[in-house]
Amino acid sequence: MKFRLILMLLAVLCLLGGCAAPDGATTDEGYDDLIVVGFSQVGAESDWRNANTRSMQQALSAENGFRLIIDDAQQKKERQITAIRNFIHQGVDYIVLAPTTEDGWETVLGEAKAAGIPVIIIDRMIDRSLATGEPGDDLFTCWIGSDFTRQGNAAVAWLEGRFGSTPVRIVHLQGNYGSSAQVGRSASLDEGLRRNPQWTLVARDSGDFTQAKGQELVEAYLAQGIGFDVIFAENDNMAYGAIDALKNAGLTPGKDVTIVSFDANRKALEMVAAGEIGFDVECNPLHGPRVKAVIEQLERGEAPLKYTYVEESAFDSQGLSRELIDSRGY
Ligand code: GYE
Repeated sequence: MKFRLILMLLAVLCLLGGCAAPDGATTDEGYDDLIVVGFSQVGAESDWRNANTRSMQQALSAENGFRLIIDDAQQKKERQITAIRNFIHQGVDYIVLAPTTEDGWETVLGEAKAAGIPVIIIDRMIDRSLATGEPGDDLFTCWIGSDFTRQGNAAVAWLEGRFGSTPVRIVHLQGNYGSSAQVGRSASLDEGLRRNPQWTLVARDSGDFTQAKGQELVEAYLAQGIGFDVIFAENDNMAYGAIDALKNAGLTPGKDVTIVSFDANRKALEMVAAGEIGFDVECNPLHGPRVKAVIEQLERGEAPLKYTYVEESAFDSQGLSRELIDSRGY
């Protein structure tokens, strides 16, 4: 009897020990010495996004000392909020957020802050008014991403160089409304339209950064008889869809219609080399190693830079070599 009681006590102690493993995972799963990271990802809407997810998986691997939990929000903010709440309940060590849109993060990031979990934001930003940059006064530890307005300005400057004072009719395929990538790139085109009165905006809609919607929109414009000389596609996947729509209608991309795009995925660079895309502005998705470096800094008790803008370039067919295309990791 006494022996059975001792055994039972031992079993209970074992269980308790397991539950109290430092990273919130149980010992019998073997996670106790890994850093647990909950990553709320926007979705899988584009090649850029998939490259971004892969980069995170590769950098935050078990071999590197991490346990990465990814939640795919399918481009829905409500799902991201639920995912973050789950991460808080699970007691993860860090939360990484790639926010779909900029607004609506105050409450849930306040909850993460109250739970003492550092939040690293990647890619797009949250509402600037929440990002005051004052230590202790904001809801995230740091941000790593791109300067989307600078990207947009590069595309506009290229169009200005290409067309000079010639009148052009522009179709604008936008990303999902309210995302920093859409807000920044669209702001640049708006500014370009103000500066160049000979430019006319003939159609503008959101294709949500997907190939299917990019194709649908351009098919609809063609069916409505809208004439255009330029497509300003806010990412490569929408440009791919637009190119398919043009070809199906017997038009030649690069000849009948000039296309500018963003991301500069490997496939898109091939299209730049082939003359189908006129200009492609690079957007670097490889944030995994950057996030890893930030977490390692935080683990050592150091303060990472609040904002890190990644360095990016842009390509037309002249600036492209075979070597560069072949060395592209995404
Ligand atoms: O350009 C697009 C993706 O936020 C930078 O989102 C990212 C954008 C990227 O779906 O392809």
